[in-house]
Amino acid sequence: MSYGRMHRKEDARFIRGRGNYTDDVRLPGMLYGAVLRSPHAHARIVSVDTSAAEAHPKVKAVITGETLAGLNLAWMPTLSQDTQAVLATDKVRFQGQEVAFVVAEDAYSARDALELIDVEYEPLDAVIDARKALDAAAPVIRDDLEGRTDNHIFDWEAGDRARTEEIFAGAEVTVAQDMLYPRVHPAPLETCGAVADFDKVTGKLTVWCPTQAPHAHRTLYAMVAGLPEHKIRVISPDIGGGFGGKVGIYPGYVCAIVGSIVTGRPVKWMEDRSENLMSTAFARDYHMRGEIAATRDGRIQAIRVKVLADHGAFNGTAQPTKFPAGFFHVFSGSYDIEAAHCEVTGVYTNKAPGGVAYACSFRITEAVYLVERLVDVLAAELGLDPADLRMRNLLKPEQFPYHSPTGWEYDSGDYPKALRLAMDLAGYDKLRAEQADRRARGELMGIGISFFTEAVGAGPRKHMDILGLGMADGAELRVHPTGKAVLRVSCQSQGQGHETTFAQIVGQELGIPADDVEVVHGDTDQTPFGLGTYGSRSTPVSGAATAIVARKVRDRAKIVAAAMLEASPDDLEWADGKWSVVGDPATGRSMAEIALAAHSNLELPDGVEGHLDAVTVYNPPNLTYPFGAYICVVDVDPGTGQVKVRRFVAVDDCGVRINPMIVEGQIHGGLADGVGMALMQVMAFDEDGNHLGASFMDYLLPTSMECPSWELGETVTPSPTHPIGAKGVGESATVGSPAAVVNAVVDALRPYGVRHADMPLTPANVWRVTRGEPFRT
Ligand code: MCN
Ligand code: CUN
Repeated sequence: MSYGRMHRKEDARFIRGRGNYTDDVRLPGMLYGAVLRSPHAHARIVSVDTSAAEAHPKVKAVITGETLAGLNLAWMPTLSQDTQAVLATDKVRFQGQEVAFVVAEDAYSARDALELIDVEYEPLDAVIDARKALDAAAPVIRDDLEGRTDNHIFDWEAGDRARTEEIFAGAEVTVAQDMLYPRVHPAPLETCGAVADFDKVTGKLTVWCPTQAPHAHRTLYAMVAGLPEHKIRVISPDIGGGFGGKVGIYPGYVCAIVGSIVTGRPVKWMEDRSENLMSTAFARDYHMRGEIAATRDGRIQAIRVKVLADHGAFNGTAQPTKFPAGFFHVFSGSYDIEAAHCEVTGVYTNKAPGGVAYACSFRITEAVYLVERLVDVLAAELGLDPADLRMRNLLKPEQFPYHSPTGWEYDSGDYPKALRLAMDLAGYDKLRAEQADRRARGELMGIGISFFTEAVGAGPRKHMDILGLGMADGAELRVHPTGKAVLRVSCQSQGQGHETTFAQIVGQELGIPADDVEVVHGDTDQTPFGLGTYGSRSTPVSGAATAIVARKVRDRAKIVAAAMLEASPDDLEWADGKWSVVGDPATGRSMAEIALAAHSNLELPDGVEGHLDAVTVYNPPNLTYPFGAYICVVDVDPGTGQVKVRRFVAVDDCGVRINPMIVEGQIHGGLADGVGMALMQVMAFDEDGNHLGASFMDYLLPTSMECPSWELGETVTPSPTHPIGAKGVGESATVGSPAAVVNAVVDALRPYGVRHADMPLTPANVWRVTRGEPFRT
């Protein structure tokens, strides 16, 4: 009833320019902060002289690492149980690292005063190439950690090594491929920032910032600062895109808080574009060597991979504690593979911390890219059509729930159906025929396929936590006497339209219009605890909590309706959004009627509280496993190396769709991400660690000019463990699409004998290949 293509409620304010973002927050007496950043990737700090800055007439405070050390705040915990410098004390470890914080009367004076701070650095050799991080001669980046003599962070493995090796040893065909998933940046429209207001009278700290996880932030602040949680209020207002980059706590947030405590006035800090690109959470940076074992007739038997993971100077990646490589070990993908094994080694380099953000479902982007590239490499080796090879190996519907060789339980799916639909929509056979014709004429046309399975909705509390906080979400639902409702949830929309879709879930369950449901989120004082929005977990976890709390309300309403109808609750049925006596629809009582009765003098049975309000906490029994089949068609200009994405067909299955329009919007955005990463986006550094992509002149984002008109299809396989059968979708297209684009370009370049090419496939890179030069990354 309430599911469907409802226009987004939040758009009424967004399209009028009436959103309320962090930078829109203006408080009386507010001061402004600015961060001084390191010009070096690796250097010892000899001295920091702030006297000239302090003498600036508009400067109210200058905070350095030393100031923070005095408060025991110079270092803060990261989400991966490492520590990160808030402001550097001993060394700087990446270009753009935070060194000092100036608080002034206005933002311009704060920036001006940064120039007056005199920092003496002693430059050190930098580790930029992760492949050299473990060399004996490599400088040790984290000498702040006790007993540290190298740049090693962790070794981690998953799967069955012995069985995998056994299969490889006896396999008819094996192929191996080195590949890099380069470092990319989520680059949201809105940069990071914070407004901190510490009230000395009440002792209450209020922080506005665009966090994807307000409750987790508050708990961390409480733990680190030793303040009780009820004295901290985190408000995440409208967010101009997060894409994973707004999960963590950044030094600027802490500096704004300290600035407010020190000056006794509210302090705003907003970073600019370059600061955002240089210092906030990066994604990927996985050097992978994948291998696949198969029979000669194309039966995939085993897959293994070794990964070198570049985590930057501080291990700040966000993922459930038990999984240092996130959910990368779902890399056996969508195929019926007997054995799989992965080894991941994490290292420090002199780059900004990060490593997991950017629509990745905790590293499933890397996993899908790996397996989908490997399958294409195998297809080339065997001389098989890549669609045909995939069809032969995809899991079959009767294999669900499917236990993967690395320990996942895929909930549901019909994979061959999705791939067949994508091939039909694309006109696959015709495309291959066209490609043959064009090749004969010397034209470069490529067709790329990728099939992905994601694991989203973290997660079952017994397996998953972040810093010890279990990943369950609360929901509260209040129904006013007139039948209008207020839902309070812990997840946080950054553009995904929760105010609409979550209202639709309640509307559907209670038989009321979604317009009558207000969704409150993003304010820790007003919402129940929960871990926030990332890993496409909102619908799988908070959405499930929402359906369940609405069902609790409905059950309460049943008792009231029974009293209204002078019937036994056992004789009532829920039909057409009303409670009625079984078989007698005329007795139907709507939620509005019941709500009014619940607040009236209607006599209720003993023990019934009255009112309809309910609360719940949802601890998911499993993740949800959305999947999809993507086909990309490209034309490559051999003269310029320019890749044109001609068509892109995307069939997604995210179970039951609450709002198909929003789902399609999510997919459109993710597909554009995929085109961007495959063709142009990359965070590059020179060998001294200078950042080469610190503005949108150098860090290229795809526009409508580079994107085709997306052609979408869908299949619907409900999740059996989710109360409304929905699976997450927010990251699906970003996860699934890069491999399709790269597979298409490599397919186009086949006449040159190309088997693999690393992203981004820029014109310069592609052109080199058409000139017979080796591919350069
Ligand atoms: N939805 C639906 N039916 C489904 C699944 C989802 O109608 N079967 C709707 C949801 O109710 C929600 C939207 O689609 O309104 C996305 O839902 P979901 O898949 O649960 O993902 P989240 O809401 O948890 O969003 C997080 C996800 C992540 S992790 C990144 S990164 C990302 C993404 O969403 N960042 C985004 N999409 C983004 N979209 C925008 N505009 N901005 C971002 O920063
Ligand atoms: Cu990895 S980006 Mo989203 O999970 O917030």
